[in-house]
Amino acid sequence: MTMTSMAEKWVDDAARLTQPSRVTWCDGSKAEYDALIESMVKDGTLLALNPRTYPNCYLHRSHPQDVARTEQLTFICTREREDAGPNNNWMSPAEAKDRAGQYFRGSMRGRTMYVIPYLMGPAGSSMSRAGVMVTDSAYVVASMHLMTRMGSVAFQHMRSADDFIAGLHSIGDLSPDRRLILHFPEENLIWSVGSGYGGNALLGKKCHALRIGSAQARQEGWLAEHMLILGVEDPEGHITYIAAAMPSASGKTNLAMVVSSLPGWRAWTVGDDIAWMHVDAQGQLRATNPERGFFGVAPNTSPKTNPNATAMVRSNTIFTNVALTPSSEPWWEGLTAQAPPGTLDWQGRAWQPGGAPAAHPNSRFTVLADQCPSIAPNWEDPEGVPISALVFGSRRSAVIPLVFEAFDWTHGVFLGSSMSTETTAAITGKVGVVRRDPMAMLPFCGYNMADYFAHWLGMPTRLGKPPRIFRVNWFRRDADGKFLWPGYGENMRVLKWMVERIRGTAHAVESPVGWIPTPSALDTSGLELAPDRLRDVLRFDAGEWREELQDLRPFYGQFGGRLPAVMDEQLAQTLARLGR
Ligand code: GTP
Ligand code: SPV
Ligand code: MN
Repeated sequence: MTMTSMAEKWVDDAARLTQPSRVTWCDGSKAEYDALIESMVKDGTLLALNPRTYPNCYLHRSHPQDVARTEQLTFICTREREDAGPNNNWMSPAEAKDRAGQYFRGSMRGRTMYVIPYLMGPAGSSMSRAGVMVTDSAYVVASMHLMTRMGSVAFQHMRSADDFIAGLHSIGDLSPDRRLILHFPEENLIWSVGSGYGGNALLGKKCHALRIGSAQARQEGWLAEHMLILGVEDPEGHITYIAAAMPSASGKTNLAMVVSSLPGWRAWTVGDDIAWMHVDAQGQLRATNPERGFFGVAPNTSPKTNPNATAMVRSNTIFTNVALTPSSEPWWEGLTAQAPPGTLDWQGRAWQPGGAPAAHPNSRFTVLADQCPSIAPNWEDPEGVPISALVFGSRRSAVIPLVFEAFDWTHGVFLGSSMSTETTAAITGKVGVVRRDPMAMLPFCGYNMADYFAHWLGMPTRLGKPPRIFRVNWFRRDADGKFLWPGYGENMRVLKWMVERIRGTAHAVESPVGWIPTPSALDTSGLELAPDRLRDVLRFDAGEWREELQDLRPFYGQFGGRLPAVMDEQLAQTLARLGR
């Protein structure tokens, strides 16, 4: 039996179901990418952008009903419902295959089925994992070129012929009524039909690296998290590596490549969306980025907010659902003050200032990570980078201070589990609704979250010195609805405080929810921020927190006896510290 034999058999089965007129095995080469781009420009799937100002950049407009992840159509299909947990939609494997099978049957008739062997993680890493995905979307193939390591490298990393995640994808008719994103963690299998967009369709990302990945990570003793990875370099040249979880469209890409407003401090980018973390033989937590590129939010990306991203998307980039200026340049809200006259919106219609946004709020760029000016020289180190701190951040207008530190690992797990956030355009549905999103993993934990908390709580038995755990919130607002904290490059001030906490030199005051910096503990040199605004963004209020934690008990309650008792104890201790 060869390394490809099981994959070949699975591809045959997929072709029998979907009936493509051609099956093409992809090799991941530049020539293959260029040919795909050329054919998509020819058939209108892609629009070539200005070759002088945006060389080798293209615009794709997705179906207007297919512009974000659809969580309500995303399922974990375990034999036992309990194993998916209350945090996931569940369907039995038989029902899932029966329902989606109807949408897949003959769905590729007259079309090409592309076979994509891909590797998640750096070449040569024992952490890296292979997948074999089939799809009938050339746009998905080109995107997978940028987001994964594609071709024979995948087979080289398989430990046996069946050591891959199989992914069956078809755009179907793109109707949300016939769309399903299905995960079978017990079969290392993903089925996705009816969407060509982002996390619904680029199966290596959320489906493999997070949902199936998290289930594997639990079994094998590692962590698969919705986290950016960055190195913070101090003026002496010492680098501290941090991984930070934040919900969708809540600041990971921006923080991962932040340009520091503090002289002498700088950030090195390792990853912007997903971290695979394992404990090495010395008990050190180490992180690799399973991805090869960035699928980043376009709106509000500007030379002011994110100069590195603005620079990296000036060539070799695929834009999706952004606006188009008369000079064939991409445009989105926040890039410049105003779109030039004659701009077309994300659906290609004439755009009027003052009307609906020109770019879709979840419009994105897809680009290779090594185009980022701040990419860390060691970002593909097979061993990963040593992690000294883990951060949980979310988007909250009120209550949550700019930054605070957990008392210890267990308390940090509690803080992560109690995180809630305002929803964004990255998912279909209402924007700005506060929901509980533990560790920013609510949409991505591929198994019962009670078991996920237990897995996190068990990590210190193998960790020599567990990383410090912090909470952050860049999004606290004043009474007028304005952000209290300027964010972006100024966030380096918060990172600096973390580094100094790790070294034991930064001040903080104890509060019932953790260690909060005093206003003077944050380096505010050169920062134009009124003292009362700084105080307000760091403010802790016991009454607000009691209210904040009110619905945590029912949230925990959904998990019944499966929830580790430690979580309830942490909640009770916190409420006791908060008083009445
Ligand atoms: P996914 O790719 O969906 O997982 O999201 P992400 O967490 O990488 O989100 P990203 O960094 O792209 O942030 C998306 C939105 O958050 C954009 O509108 C940003 O402008 C905004 N944002 C990021 N950082 C800050 C900040 O420090 N302050 C404020 N006010 N907004 C920010
Ligand atoms: C997210 O929604 O967290 C993303 C974008 O990173 S997508 O790949 O579409 O899931
Ligand atoms: Mn994400």
